[in-house]
Amino acid sequence: MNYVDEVLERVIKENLGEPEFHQAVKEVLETIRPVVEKNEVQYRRDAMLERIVNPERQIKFRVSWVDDKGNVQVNTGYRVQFNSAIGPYKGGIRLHPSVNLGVIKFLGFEQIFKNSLTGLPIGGGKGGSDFDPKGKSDREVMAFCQSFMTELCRHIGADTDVPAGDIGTGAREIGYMFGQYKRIKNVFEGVLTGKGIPYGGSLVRTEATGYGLLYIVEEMLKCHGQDIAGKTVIVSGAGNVAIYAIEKATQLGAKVVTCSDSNGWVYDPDGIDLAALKQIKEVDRQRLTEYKKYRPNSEYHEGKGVWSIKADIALPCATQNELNINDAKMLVENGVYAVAEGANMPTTADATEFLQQKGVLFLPGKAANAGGVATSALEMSQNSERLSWSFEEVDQKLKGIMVNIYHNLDNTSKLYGLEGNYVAGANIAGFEKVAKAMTAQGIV
Ligand code: NDP
Ligand code: 2IT
Repeated sequence: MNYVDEVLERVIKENLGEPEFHQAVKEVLETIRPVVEKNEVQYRRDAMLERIVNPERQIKFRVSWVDDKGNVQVNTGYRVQFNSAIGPYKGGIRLHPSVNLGVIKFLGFEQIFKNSLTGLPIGGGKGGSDFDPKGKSDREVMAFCQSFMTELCRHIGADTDVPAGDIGTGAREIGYMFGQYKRIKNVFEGVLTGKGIPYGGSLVRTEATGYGLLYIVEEMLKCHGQDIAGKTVIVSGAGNVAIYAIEKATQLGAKVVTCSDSNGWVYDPDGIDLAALKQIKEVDRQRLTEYKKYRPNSEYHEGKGVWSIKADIALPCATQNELNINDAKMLVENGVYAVAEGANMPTTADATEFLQQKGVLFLPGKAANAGGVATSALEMSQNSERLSWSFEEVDQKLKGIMVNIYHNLDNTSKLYGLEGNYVAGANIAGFEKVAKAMTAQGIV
């Protein structure tokens, strides 16, 4: 059996009940075959693949807190410190009832290659909990975050592991976690990113993932002789990534006609009203059913459906496996030109393959949504030098990073005779840098 298949078989056997992790590993290993074949003797000798699919450390802990009724609640916390070959572990914290170890491992694994693609010195990690911030009072969220950080603080640090936001973790949660870290450790350091501006946060971090997504799409379209202005865009999600993807797409002259949350979706043929969306989601923490109050001509539908709307560009920005083969078929029937993943692994494996076969330009999440973590790394730089850069300076750096990522994928795919396969381009380019660093550092 060849080396990739041997390792894949082992990953499935040794990580039972973790389908998302299997899916992420399979996609990476399948697409890096040409690199593995070229270096097989050395990689086998060094157990390169066995090492890269095994987290350096995984931490699982109890998180107890008291709710507003005085009842004790117990959740599970995780931090997977996956790979530190090129820098301190870096990656978000997801707070969502669907979180389990397999989900955090899939996200941590993706993060290794994404962080490598940014060109910045950050390793891969991810954390989270099955805690659901939805419907909780601020005090309950604070109680959870403080308890979570009371354990996590002994495992992280500005030069060790730097968590950030993800689903369910935004500025409010990062603030509570930072406060507790500082209180226990008595150190004011850049241990988290996505911090508020008054206490060491970076301008543009809030917008970075969504803006970065549009910067890379813009560059890809430009290289294919297209302009984003005038295009119709469908977006899923209505959280941090979706909101700032909609904002930048609109600024660039596109019309975004959909968004969604876990209950339903909105179709607004006149273009999403961003101020209304921000009010509903960022200020009121409400459901999308509210949107119609601001825009009577829009439609609200329960369930799933954004991918049924005719558009030029589709941007899945909610969660994993939200765009399946049937959705992909609808997109192709409706003549979609490009799909770029704002979320992590939102497209199922068969849907990705189908879109690529049909000639749709497809940008994988580990490239397309890398702007968030890249700007987190810029926040780390600012914290280290105890300076704050202007909005324009960070935004320009973010744009430069996204443009570089596109050309890195494009060049790598061409180098391996896989022109236009940006999934392979991202995985190969991301992997090669980490593998070189691991080789240089010996068997650890
Ligand atoms: P938010 O929590 O801000 O928003 C998530 C959005 O997706 C919400 O609209 C939410 O709806 C919806 N959603 C979440 N889970 C589900 C689900 N199981 N089914 C349907 N809808 C769901 O998270 P972010 O915007 O930060 O994250 C979105 C995606 O982007 C994730 O995949 C994340 O890993 C990825 N990402 C985030 C980065 C960041 O900087 N924040 C960076 C790179 C990637 P509801 O509110 O109803 O749950
Ligand atoms: O998936 C991701 O890249 C993030 N949630 C952002 C991670 C970070 O450290 O900013």
